[in-house]
Amino acid sequence: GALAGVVEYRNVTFAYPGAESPVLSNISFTARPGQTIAIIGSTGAGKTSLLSLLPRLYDPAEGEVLLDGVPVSRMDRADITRRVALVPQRPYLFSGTIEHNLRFGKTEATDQELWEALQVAQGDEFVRAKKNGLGSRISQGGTNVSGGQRQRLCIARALVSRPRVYLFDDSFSALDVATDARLRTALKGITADATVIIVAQRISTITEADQILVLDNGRIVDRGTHQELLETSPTYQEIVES
Ligand code: DCP
Ligand code: MG
Repeated sequence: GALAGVVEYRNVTFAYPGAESPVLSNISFTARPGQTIAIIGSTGAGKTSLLSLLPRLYDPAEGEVLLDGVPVSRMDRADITRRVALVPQRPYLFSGTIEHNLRFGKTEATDQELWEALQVAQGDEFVRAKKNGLGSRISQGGTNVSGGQRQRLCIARALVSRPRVYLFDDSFSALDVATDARLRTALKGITADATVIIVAQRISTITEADQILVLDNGRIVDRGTHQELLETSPTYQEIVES
């Protein structure tokens, strides 16, 4: 049968509680297993808000977000969380060991799976260099690891949970270009039949995406592959040149 993990946004409009104007207007797109969909757009365009509707951090005012054909508004959050992993723009670690942080919600993962996830996330070296390895303690909020290390641990945590859908919110922008490229190559193998949605700042992160959505002021103004957008989208050209 068809692989699970089909994400569909259908005419979605969303305003934050209490706000007058919507931050997302009439958003429609479909992301299928095996595909990588990229979202690009200037700061405040609504990229994080768009991702937040799938795990139901918020519910849209109009339209529907569907997971495998079922509106997420009819699913409970725990069910969605089993199938969708969001790596937030500000990655969060809790007080406990690295192992606890990686296994969060996926207690049956083996140590080998943890190391594989760390390797893909380009975080295995710094964990191995720590005296207590996976048993090293993370302080509340992850303040005793660097921002980049925190990001890699949160990417690894998502990989350990083996979701059908990955949402990466700006997870690669802080990496240097070479590490970003290595990470994404490794990621391809492990996410090959999953649905991947990437919010990105850097064009090089998304040139190979199956589809790029150009978000501007809460609307999808253009969509296509990198090559198509270079030829047709002034907004995309501006981003490329910036
Ligand atoms: N906003 C809000 N309340 C929140 C979060 C955001 O009113 N709790 C507003 C601020 C922006 C708009 O929504 O005007 C879109 O915010 P996003 O965080 O979705 O924007 P991006 O993710 O695109 O921006 P960035 O690239 O800075 O992450
Ligand atoms: Mg954002």
